Amino acid sequence: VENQRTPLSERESLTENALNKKILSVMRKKKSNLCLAIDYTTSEEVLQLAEIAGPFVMAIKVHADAITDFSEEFTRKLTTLANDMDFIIFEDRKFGDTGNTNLLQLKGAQKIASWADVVTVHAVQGTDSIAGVFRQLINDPNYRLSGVLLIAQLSTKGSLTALDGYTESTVSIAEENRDVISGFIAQTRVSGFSDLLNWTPGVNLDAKTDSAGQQWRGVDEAIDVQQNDIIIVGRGVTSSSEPVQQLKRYRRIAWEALAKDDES
Ligand code: 5BU
Repeated sequence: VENQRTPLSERESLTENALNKKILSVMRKKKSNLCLAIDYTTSEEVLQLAEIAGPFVMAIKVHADAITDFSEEFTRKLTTLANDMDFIIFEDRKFGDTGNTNLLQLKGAQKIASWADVVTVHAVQGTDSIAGVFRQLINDPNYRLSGVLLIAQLSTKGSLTALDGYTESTVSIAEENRDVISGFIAQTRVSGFSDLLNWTPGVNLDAKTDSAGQQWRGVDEAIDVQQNDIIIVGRGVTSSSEPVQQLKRYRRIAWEALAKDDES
């Protein structure tokens, strides 16, 4: 397999994006390219697993609007855990509207920009509705938000991101706005710019599909073959009766696959 990745050690000094500098430093320090997706529906369950997972992950991804008792107390506790245990808080909101509405939603009921380090954004609404408004918040020290991941490819069966040209157009938006856009959600490596990180969902070592459209593949496929940087794992850990064992397992396999770049 042709290696398209620059070793992590070089990338940390190559990248100018402040969020990615932090992410790369956390990854190397913790030896982890594992992002845990905690899709539980109560604050207590999310916080409990976040505390257990903290040492093994470089990021924790949530869906705030799936947490039925979401509150400011929850985000206060989550940010304290993230600061203490050195992980990135990732809200997978998938913004996809006019720039003005995106901004209202970032500051709205859930105050996402105040507690999330990074959020997902669809490319479908076009550059002007993405770069400007997110740049405004990212450069404002009153907000924690420091980067955006553009959705270049979905993991789901039949996703329209596979239509001719969609992913390529998404990549252009990101490459032209690298101060704001710190990477992609994708299935395969989509850009030659080594400072743009490739985060990939759809990873599970024990199952292939969930009968609701999700498609899973293993870590070797995601990191070695498809050349992603960071794996996003949800139910592979969250549905297990032994989450710590699974966290160790995913972290070890994914890190060994990525760290090969630095040894070769
Ligand atoms: P899973 O339990 O490993 O399927 O969790 C995957 C998570 O990643 C879940 O929170 C999804 O919302 C999220 N996700 C995804 O699975 N596929 C995508 O293309 C995108 C997000 Br974008």
